[in-house]
Amino acid sequence: ICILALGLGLSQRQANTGNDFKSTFLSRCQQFQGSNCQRAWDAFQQAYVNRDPCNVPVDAYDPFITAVTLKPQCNRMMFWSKTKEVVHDFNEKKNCFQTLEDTFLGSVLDKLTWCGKDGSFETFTTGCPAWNECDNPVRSFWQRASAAFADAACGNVTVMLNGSIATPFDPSSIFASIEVNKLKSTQVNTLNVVLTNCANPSLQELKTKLAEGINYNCKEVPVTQIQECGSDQEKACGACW
Ligand code: N1C
Repeated sequence: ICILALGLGLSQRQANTGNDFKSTFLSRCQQFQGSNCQRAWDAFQQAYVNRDPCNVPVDAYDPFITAVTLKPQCNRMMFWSKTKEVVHDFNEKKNCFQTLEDTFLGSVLDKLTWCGKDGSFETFTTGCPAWNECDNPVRSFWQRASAAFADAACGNVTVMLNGSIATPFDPSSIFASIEVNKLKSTQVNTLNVVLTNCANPSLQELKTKLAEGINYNCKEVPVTQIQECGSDQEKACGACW
């Protein structure tokens, strides 16, 4: 009886965490667009439910990407790599840029973990594979969403890279392996890199990956300057760097 009760307790807990996940998804969705959230949920969860959590390909999210609209804000779009905190701290204080997390796609799933399981239609939020472990639902989602975001990029776009690591343009990052390759010269005019050290050798690699016709620009900006400007309400976006 004890084992049975424990078993029931566990499956109940997992069911609850799955429900919490769904309600988070739906409430974030409603805050953003208000309608069709059940349809968006259905399209989203079909990507990973009833599936081995280590075998969720990137294209499993195609129906979800098609079901939602991505509204790019030309000349304000920002990519980042290994700078999530600085970027979001700045963005929360100043409304200068649009990151993927500021779009519907990114905002509903930001900071969440989820996965499914073979033979079950539930969503689980614990016991899911780690980011680098296998073809897991979370990484595949960010890969697919990032591709859609970069596909839609237009005008002058910005990327904030991390100058305190050896390879700011890291080939294994989503920015280097997916986003850069998706930028189209028919839509994107210039890629503006913001970094503390524009002489970093890894940037040569970035330049060669950019489609012909897209201009490259790098601006050396100390992190303290980004932080200070974020806190300075008087300063206009264009006056930060
Ligand atoms: O691998 P990265 O950075 O280069 O990916 C960042 C790049 C951004 O430009 C975004 O457009 O890819 C997009 N993106 C997200 O929007 C996002 N939100 C949350 C990628 N990853 C995202 N996360 C989480 O950050 C994700 O769960 C993983 O843990 C990190 C990847 O960031 P990174 O290696 O610094």
